[in-house]
Amino acid sequence: MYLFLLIPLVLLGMGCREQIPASLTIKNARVRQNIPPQRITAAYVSIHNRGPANALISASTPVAEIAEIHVMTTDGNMMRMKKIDRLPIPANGSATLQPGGNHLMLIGLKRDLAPGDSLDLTVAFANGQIQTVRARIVSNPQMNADGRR
Ligand SMILES: [Cu+2]
Repeated sequence: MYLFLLIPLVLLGMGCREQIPASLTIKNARVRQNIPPQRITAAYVSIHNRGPANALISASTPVAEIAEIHVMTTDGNMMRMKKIDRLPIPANGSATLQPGGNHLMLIGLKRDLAPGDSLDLTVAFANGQIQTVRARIVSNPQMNADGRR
């Protein structure tokens, strides 16, 4: 009985090219509903790092053509979004993507996103860790600072 369980696990283990320590935890993934006919919206996650300094380097979802990492910058008294290639995550620290701040921009939505719905969001990090989380769709008034309803 135990042997049958162990063999597939061993085979799975050998299939891994390298062991990537899962030092990052993704929490509170959520996506702002789009306002049709807009084909663009923002996604937010909280990233907690129990390991050495790291960086978010890319994101994707089957629901959008492109997902970009955006930071907010001030240009005079105007807030502007700017695409970046990597968002640093300090050692034993965290990075919080939230409304009014850094976010993932989902561009080219393939369907409308309504509250109560959810989608798969994949995030990749500089240490090779790639993780897919389920992100819930939330309406605009529910997008408060910590993202809780
Ligand atoms: Cu943006």
